[in-house]
Amino acid sequence: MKTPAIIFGLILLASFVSAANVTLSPASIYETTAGWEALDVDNYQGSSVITEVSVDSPLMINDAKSYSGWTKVQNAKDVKWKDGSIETNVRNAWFEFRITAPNVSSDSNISFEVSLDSSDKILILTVLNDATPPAISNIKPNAYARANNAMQAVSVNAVDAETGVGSVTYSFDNCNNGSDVTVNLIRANDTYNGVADFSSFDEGDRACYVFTAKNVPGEIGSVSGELLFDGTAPSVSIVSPTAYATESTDFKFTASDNIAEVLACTVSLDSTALRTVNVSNDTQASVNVDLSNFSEGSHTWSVTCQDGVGLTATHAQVIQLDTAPPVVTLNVPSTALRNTALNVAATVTDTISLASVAATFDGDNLALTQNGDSFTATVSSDVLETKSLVVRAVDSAGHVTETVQNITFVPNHVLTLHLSPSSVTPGTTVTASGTVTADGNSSVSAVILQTPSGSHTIDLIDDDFSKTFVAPDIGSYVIVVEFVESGHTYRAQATLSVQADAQNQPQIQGSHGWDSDWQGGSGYVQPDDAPVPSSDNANQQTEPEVPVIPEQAPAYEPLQQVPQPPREAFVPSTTGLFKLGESIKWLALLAAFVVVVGLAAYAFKRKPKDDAGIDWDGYFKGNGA
Ligand SMILES: [Ca+2]
Ligand SMILES: [Ca+2]
Ligand SMILES: [Ca+2]
Ligand SMILES: [Ca+2]
Repeated sequence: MKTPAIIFGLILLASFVSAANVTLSPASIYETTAGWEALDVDNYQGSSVITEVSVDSPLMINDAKSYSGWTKVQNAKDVKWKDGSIETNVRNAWFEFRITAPNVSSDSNISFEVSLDSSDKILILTVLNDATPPAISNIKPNAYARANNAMQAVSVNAVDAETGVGSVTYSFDNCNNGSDVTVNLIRANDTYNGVADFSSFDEGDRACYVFTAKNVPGEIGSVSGELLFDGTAPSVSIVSPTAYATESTDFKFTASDNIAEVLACTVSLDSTALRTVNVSNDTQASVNVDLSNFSEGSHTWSVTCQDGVGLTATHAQVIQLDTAPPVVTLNVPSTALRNTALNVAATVTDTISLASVAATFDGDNLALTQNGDSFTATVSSDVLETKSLVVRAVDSAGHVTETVQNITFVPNHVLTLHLSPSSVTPGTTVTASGTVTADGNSSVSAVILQTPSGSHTIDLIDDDFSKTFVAPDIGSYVIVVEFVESGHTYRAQATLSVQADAQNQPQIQGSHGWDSDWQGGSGYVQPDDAPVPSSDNANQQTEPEVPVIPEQAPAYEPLQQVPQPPREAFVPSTTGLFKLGESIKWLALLAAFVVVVGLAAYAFKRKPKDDAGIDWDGYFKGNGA
């Protein structure tokens, strides 16, 4: 009775236990790699609560994880988690342990003995063989190397995705059974770097190299190659620009090398690298660069080209960077008299040379005369209207400045100013007078006269004006009269010369032997009572009057108080005759009489009795007809 009950119970228990399941995750691992394996227990709808999980491993167990509610007991090749519980509603309960896969020559299965409480199970882990060696790439240098370089950097990338890279080596020889030289490499991530001594390799020599990479299980891969040594730097020459550059400039140059098929060339402005381009050997390159961020003025552009072995050549060129259009300054009035030639001038400057400067006036081309930066022309108009002067300047970079000035042509009214006298002593009353001669109609009814005593508004009477003022201290004064009509200022001016009082000057003791009441060694000094030479030229607008001296003036001792003008300034004038003393007058009249009589006698003698058909030249030579 008892035995069948026990057997039934065991069968029942076995059926409950079999309801739980356990798997190994992951089910495979690459040889020589270490990894976590998980016992994945599924007790969902199981027959009982599981309280103990254990695994016996054929491999060393490096580590095992602990979990709350479980007691972990870990030994070299087994680990047990006990005193916990996996209820029957749990699908995935994980118990992890870490192992290192063995090195295998082919895919291999290893067995783990797992127990859930009293139920045992064998789980299989597949150890995968890694049949592929590391992948080698990005070998430097791989074709050319700099000759006689004791410090040649060498590098390679090596990766083994399955089992990792164990070691990488680099060695080279002279490709002619020379001894192998091995270079020590240092790992940086997937790159292995070293320094090779190629000091014994001259230009044209060759070296045979081999990179060898072994993965952790020991699979070996290698890449070999040949280096040709280059000892010749490339050459580079600048084509353009050689004078100036603009905001958008094409830098052109040629690059060549003894070996390299492609050179890496960098264009720089001053110390700023602008662009790097690859240039085929022996070709001209053109690199467009935006220079608008650089300042106007002098810069140095350069190009550096590098061959395949790192030898470089650089060429540099000073240029003017020109981003601004020409500066045009017009010297043109806004108003001008009609029927009068008007000189217009423009000053045109630029950082670089000018390509052209042209002008139009009233829509027609205007010829300009250039003198350095200055451009001049003459314009006029016979009609009263506003006309445009346009100056268009283009610099050699193509920047354009167009400057427009409107000129309003106004009536050619003539304003005159006359001073009487114009050369006086201090305190003398001077009369300033003049006339407005209108060109057509004029609205002017008064003029403004500026004298040493102030500014005066003087009404016109029948187009004339007149004003007296008192001469100030010694000096030279510019007297101005003007009026404004239609925005144009009409102006006339004359110079008033105020000189020392003659009575205060020492008498000149003339050495000429006759008396004179005229004093002064200078034409600018006149006696008090000297009649003022007056000019009927009403348009007296310019310079001091011509100095007046006596005809046949003798040499005088210079006056100490009065500056001497240059002798060349003395212009003989007959008006001086009337300033001489009586004896001088008589002498002069007598001399004049003698001259007149002499000329009359000569003319009488020369006059032919009958001039018909006479060759006068021949006559006086005695060859007359
Ligand atoms: Ca293997
Ligand atoms: Ca591999
Ligand atoms: Ca070269
Ligand atoms: Ca410019």
